[in-house]
Amino acid sequence: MEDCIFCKIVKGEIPSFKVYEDDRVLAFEDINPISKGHTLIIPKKHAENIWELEEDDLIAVQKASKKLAHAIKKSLNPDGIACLQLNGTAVNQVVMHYHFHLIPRSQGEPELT
Ligand code: DGP
Repeated sequence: MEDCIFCKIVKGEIPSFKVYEDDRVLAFEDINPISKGHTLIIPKKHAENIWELEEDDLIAVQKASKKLAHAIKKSLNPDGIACLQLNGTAVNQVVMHYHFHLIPRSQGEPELT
């Protein structure tokens, strides 16, 4: 997808702070983090949402989320991690390339909105 921001990040045309990569997925810090360590995991192959996403890419994203959740727990020791994934403008998906948020949270922080 030529004008997809996340495809450009995959191709290295837009800079990002990468935290994990394998043959199917890329993970990088969210440009507008809700909390320290807010991470996005994306399939390298463009898919707009859960309906378009190939099952093998879904599995790869989920496996990466488990690895990264452990890494975040070890490095930042949050009390919890919110896993968030939006599909469609009706639920506020802004970037139309499937992505899975990992949002570390600690007791006493304001509610996610
Ligand atoms: P949403 O589609 O609502 O799940 O949120 C999209 C997220 O993508 C939002 O938290 C900000 C992030 N984002 C948008 N553009 C960029 C970018 O160019 N670089 C990075 N690292 N994150 C981005």
